[in-house]
Formats: sequence, C-alpha cells, structure tokens
Amino acid sequence: MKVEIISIFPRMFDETFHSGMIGQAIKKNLMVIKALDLRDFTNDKHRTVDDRPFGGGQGMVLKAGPLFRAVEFCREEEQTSPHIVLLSPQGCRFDQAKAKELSLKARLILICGRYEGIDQRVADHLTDEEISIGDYVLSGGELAAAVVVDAVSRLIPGVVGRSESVLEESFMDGLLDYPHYTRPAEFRGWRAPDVLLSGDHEQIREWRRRQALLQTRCRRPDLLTSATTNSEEKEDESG
Ligand code: 9WO
Repeated sequence: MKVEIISIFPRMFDETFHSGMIGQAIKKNLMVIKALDLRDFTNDKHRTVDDRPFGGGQGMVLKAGPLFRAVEFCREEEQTSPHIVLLSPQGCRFDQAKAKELSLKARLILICGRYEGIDQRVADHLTDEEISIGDYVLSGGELAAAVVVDAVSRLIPGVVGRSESVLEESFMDGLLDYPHYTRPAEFRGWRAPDVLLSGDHEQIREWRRRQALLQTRCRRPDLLTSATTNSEEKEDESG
C-alpha cells in the first residue's frame, strides 16, 4: 500500500512512522509512506497556503488551490487511482471496520487541515470521504492521519505476524481485550490469576474469552451487538 499525506508539517511524521511495526513494514516494502509539504504546491513567493475567511471572522482558512494541486501531483505520479481522505471533526467516525475497508485500497491520500478550517470545496469536490477519529478538536489533521495509518497498516498482510492477526480475527472480533499478566506471579501482594499459571490451555482460552466478554459488557456495552456475543452473554448470565 502507498500512502501520501499532505500537510504543512510533513516532518511531524518522521519519527512516528520509522519506529515499531510501521517502520518494519516500510523496510519490508509492504508500505510506502510519503509526507508531502503543502507549501511545495503554492505558486507565490511567500508560499501562502491560507487566507482570510469570506464573511469575516477569526483566524485563517486553508486555501483550495494548493491542496488540489498537491492531489493532482500525486494522481499524475502513478496509474492506480488513489482513495482520498480528509481528516476532520466533521467526518464519519473512524473504527476498526473503516480501518479494514481502507486496508484494501492500493493507494491512499490523506489530507490534513490546519488553522480554523479548510475551504469547503476541498471536502465537496476533491475528497472521497471525510473521517474523524473522535469528537474533539485538534490543532490539525496530522495526529489523526497518523492514527489512521497505524490502524490500517496493521491489517495489511505481512505487517503483523500471521498467528497474531488470525487470533485477533476469530477470537476477539468486536470485543475488548482480556487482561494480561507477566512475571512475577505475585507483585506487591497482588497475584496473577491461577488459571494463567495452570498450563491448561483450554481453560486459559475459556478464561480469556469470558474476561473479554465481561470487560466489554461492563465498559462498552454498545459493542455487544452481534448474534454470537449476545448468545454467549446469555450463557454467561445463567452460568
Ligand atoms: C474548530 C472548531 C471550534 C469550535 C467548534 C468547531 C470547530 N471545528 C474546528 C475545526 O474543525 N478545526 C480544524 C482544526 C480545522 C482543520 C483541521 N483541524 C482539525 C482536524 N482539528 N481536529 C481535526 C480532527 C481530525 C480528525 N479527527 C478528529 C479531529
């Protein structure tokens, strides 16, 4: 997968993508991530990317021109057509299902806004969809873009170890994680659950599944909607 990110702070992505799992994916050529500087697509000597809002008011608005030219530059580079995403609090909420959907695209372009807003014609006529990572205002779209790239790249075959991803798919789909423990077995008087030290892998599997269900029901009941988890929940209440 190739991801191009358009931003006025392209260096914000340097460290983010060169460490950990994404760094490995880039080394293995499973991912190509390029951060483009929006100012390279201006055509005045001050490299202006913003202007005052029509209608008046505080702050500045990101101009349409440089953003359109940046996307057009990316489009002309290659044959395969990119899926173009604008990160904004006005977008549809990003979740694991959206991450899966985006992971199937060969090319993504992520547009990061700044200042008080982006010229609406970018959302209306340049982008395929607008995505929000949550109901809060950030200083810009960059951190949201990094979140999307991280969640999407883990779903690209080969990025995460095969056994781990298969486990996530079938065992944990749509649930919160179960609690984890490591040595020592007793830490400051708190013991790790005995079942995890028992060596009985069937029991351990059952315990983890049950913990995941309990945790989800308690903290995020809104996630428990699928038929399988609902029937397991009923078993859980009776048993
Ligand atoms: C500022 C603002 C203030 C009061 C009420 C609503 C408001 N919306 C915004 C706003 O959208 N500011 C943006 C800052 C302008 C463009 C980029 N910025 C941005 C992107 N902030 N937060 C995001 C973002 C992106 C994806 N998911 C969550 C937040």
